[in-house]
This record gives sequence, structure tokens and C-alpha cells, in this order.
Amino acid sequence: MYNNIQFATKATLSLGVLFAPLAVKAQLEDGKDNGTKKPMNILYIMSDDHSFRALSAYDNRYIDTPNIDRIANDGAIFTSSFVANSISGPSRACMLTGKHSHINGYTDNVKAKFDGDQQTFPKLLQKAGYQTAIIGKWHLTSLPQGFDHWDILIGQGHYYRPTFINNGEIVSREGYATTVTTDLALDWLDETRDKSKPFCMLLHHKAPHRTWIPEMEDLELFKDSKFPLPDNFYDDYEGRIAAASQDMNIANSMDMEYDLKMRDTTGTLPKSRYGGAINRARLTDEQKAIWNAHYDKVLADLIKADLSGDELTEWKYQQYMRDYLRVITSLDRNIGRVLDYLEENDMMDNTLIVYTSDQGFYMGEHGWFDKRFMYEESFRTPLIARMPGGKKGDIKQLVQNIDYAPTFLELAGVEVPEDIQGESFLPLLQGEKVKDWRTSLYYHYYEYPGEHAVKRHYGVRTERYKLIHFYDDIDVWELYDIKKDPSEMNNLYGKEGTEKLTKELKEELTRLRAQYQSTEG
Ligand code: SGN
Ligand code: CA
Repeated sequence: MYNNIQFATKATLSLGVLFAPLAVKAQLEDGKDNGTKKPMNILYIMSDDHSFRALSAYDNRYIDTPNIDRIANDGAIFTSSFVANSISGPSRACMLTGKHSHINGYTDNVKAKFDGDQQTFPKLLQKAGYQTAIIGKWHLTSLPQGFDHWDILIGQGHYYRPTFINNGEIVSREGYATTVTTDLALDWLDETRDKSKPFCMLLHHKAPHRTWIPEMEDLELFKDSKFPLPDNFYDDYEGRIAAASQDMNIANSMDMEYDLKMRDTTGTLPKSRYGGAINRARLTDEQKAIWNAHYDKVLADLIKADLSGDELTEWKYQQYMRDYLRVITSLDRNIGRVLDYLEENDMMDNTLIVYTSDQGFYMGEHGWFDKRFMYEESFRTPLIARMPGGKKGDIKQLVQNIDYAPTFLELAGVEVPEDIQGESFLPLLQGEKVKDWRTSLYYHYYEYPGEHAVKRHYGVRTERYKLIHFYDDIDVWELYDIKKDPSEMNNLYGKEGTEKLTKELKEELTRLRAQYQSTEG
């Protein structure tokens, strides 16, 4: 299957070394002079579908994430961090290229192809003398280019006994994806990389993506927890046609067996759409025994409780949250292992550590799971960055995932190419007062028709307002005052008194679309 796809070009690696890359050379010489400055390593950790609400540095109502919080405690927390397109492959393409989806070409997970020949930040860092690596989820259709080392999950990857492509070779590995991915990252850091060079490692986890399968040791966590229902859990979608027509609600779209692991043979529960065999298929016999002991007990209690209607929906929400948060517990623990390694090896002073997710996720808000919409829960993504000597505490400016590429490049002393659309937020990380920082963001989602039935849309968000246009088979606008209505329940579009605001936002949207050369819709 992978034979016809180009593998990373080893030749370019040695060229990068021979040409004593200027940026890194300058930093090395600098280091020699004052004995302190070393080239800055970049550790870019990313998870998949991690809502900022399930990260205690942002919100401690649901879970403690002490290790990700270690990054935050000593670093900066971006409180207005957003994606450009809230879906995995496209989001990753935006980050790698620093360009919006219509420019990098990877508009959706299903039909689009990522042209790996195009410019990406790992390629530019590699050319500048960095050792580059990607380990874990990649989720782009072509194979990685611009990496000295790559060991990627195939497609979405599996939680148990995951299959990787290791520098072109397919390898199945025993164990749990988050732990295995971390082991691979630690091996590369400790044994494989060329330690005479700075590194940029993309450590990209599959977790906590659907179907939220926990690591066995975490199965019993949260089993007696009751999580608060979001205020808008029972949203009726009044005035929001696109929100009404999605297929991602907990009540009807979340599957009892496929998502919630309830293997009911008594015919008591609603019939499963997909079955759940796939979740158990890769478990060892020992793991299956632990799995069955856990979920069979949950199932027995559920059948005994004899729930229906809202009570059953709320049970589904609680059970979904338990598994989702268990998966995040393992993620956090494994991030702790990487931080321990950096500490033990005196690397905290010369490594920028970034934690983010490929997008946000719904934890019952609007009654949903999944993402895709430009509403806050999926448009926002956690972003924490610990830069030695850098800013600590909140950064409130609007940033977007197209900004990561120019930030990393600037940090490495590499000139940011003109065609990159994002802005380097390095000055923000350095605690500088930046005048003229952007005051609005552009968003565009394309995957429709598609899974979860979220219509195509694009829009603009300012610090306070949001204007969205749903298009394709509909032509509908939505307008929100996020300050007064943070849950985005009240569509103000067309309401009396909003004419001036609407006009201004439409002008801003037109300006952004012209700036980014976005024409679809
Ligand atoms: C899979 C999931 C969807 C999810 C997409 C995109 N279905 O198709 O629920 O929206 O991925 O997610 S599943 O049955 O395979 O779990 S993304 O994070 O990769 O963009
Ligand atoms: Ca994702």
C-alpha cells in the first residue's frame, strides 16, 4: 500500500549537515561565547480531540492533569487559541505549512490529499541544521517528508497493539498507543538522535480520540464520578439550522456499544449501529478479561437501572466522560515521563515545550461529542508553551494553529517565508508588548457531506463577536456576542439593532478572505 509513495529523502539530510546551517551555527557560536545560550530544542506535543475543559490548567472541574499543568506552571497559557479548520488532517496540514486549508490543499479528512512536496516548517528546520522527528499520529495521506526520523500510526491508528510505519517499514507493537508512542519518543531522544544538533520533535498522540478506549490500569478511575451537565446540554437549536441537522449528539448519534462498550445480548438497550467488536479485536486475552470484568459490570448496573429518555441520555454522557477522561489520564501520565526525562537530562533550559491538540471537542455542550463547528468548544484548542526565560501566565491575544510554523522558525533563527499566512507569536512568548497584533481570525470547514453531517461554513471571530456563514446546500448566517452569550445559543443575525455590527463583521470577513485568498462559499 505504501510502496508507491516517496519516503523521506535521506540525501537532503546530509546536505543539511554539510552546509553548517547559518541559524544554528550562529546560536552555537553564541553559546560558546557566553557559555549559557544553546540552540533551542523544540518539543511539540499534540493530542487529538482534547477539549481545553479537560485540562486542569484551563478548567479543574472535570480532571486533574498534573503533568500538562507542569508545562503550564512554568510557562504561558494561551486563553484565545484557535484552529483554522476543526478536523484532524486539515488541522495538521495548517500547522505544518502555516497556511489555511485552501492554500495547503488539505481541506478535509476524506477527499483531500496532502501534497508532501510542499514547504513545511520541519523541512525548513531540517535545512537549518535541526534534527527533526515525528512520532505518533500523522493522519495525512502522503508519507512524512522533512523528518530525519518518523514513526507514525497508520491513519487514525489503534489504541491497542498499534501499527506504525517506522521510516517506511510497517511494524505492529504490543501495548497501548499512548505509552508505546511515548516509549518511541524517549528512545529517539535518548538513543537515536544526533545529540550534537538541536532537535524538533513532533510527539503527536492518538489519544483521546473516539472511541475513547482507556489504558487497562485506568479503567476503574472516575467510576463513581458524576460530572456536571453543561448548561446547554438540552439545546433545542432554535434559530440555528446547521446545528439542528448534525449527527453528533449524545442522545441519538452516540452508540451504546461502539462508543460506550455496552455489549448487550439481552436486547434491552437501543440496538447498536456499528457493534463493538472492533474495540476489542486487538486486545490480548488478559486484556479482554480485564475489559469484560469492567464493562460487563457497568452493563449489568445499567440494565438494572432500566433507564430511558433523558435519564438514559445523561447516563450516556457520564459514561462517555469517564472513558474520555481515563484516556486523558494516561496521556497526562505519559507526558509526565517525557518531562521527567528532560529534567533528568538538563534539557529544560534549552527546550521550548508546546502542548496543544489538533482541535477542541464537545463534552456535552449543545448535547454533542465530536468537533467541526466554529462554535467555541471545537474552534478553541488548548495551547500551552513553556519557553525557558519566557513569559509565564496567561496570553490573551488571538492565536491560531497557522501561527506555530512561523513561531518555531523564528525561534530557530530561520527566516519566515513570505508565503506563510500565520504570524509568529514568539514575541508574545518572550513577554513583549506587541502593538498591532491581529484582532480577528478566519475559519473555514469543508467536510460536507460527511460523517457527523456538519455543513460547510466559514467565518470571522473577533475578541467579542463571531459571524458564521453556512453554505453549500444551505445559505444561512449566524451572529454571536460571545461576551454576553458564551454558549452561543442566541443567533443575533437579522435581529433588530445588529445591522451596524453585522455590516462591520461582514467587511472584516471580506477583508480576511481577500488577505488569505479564500473564495469558496
Ligand atoms: C473518525 C471518527 C469520527 C471523527 C473523525 C474525524 N469516527 O472518522 O467520529 O469525527 O474520525 O476525527 S470513528 O468511528 O472512526 O471513531 S479526526 O480527529 O481524525 O479529525
Ligand atoms: Ca482530532
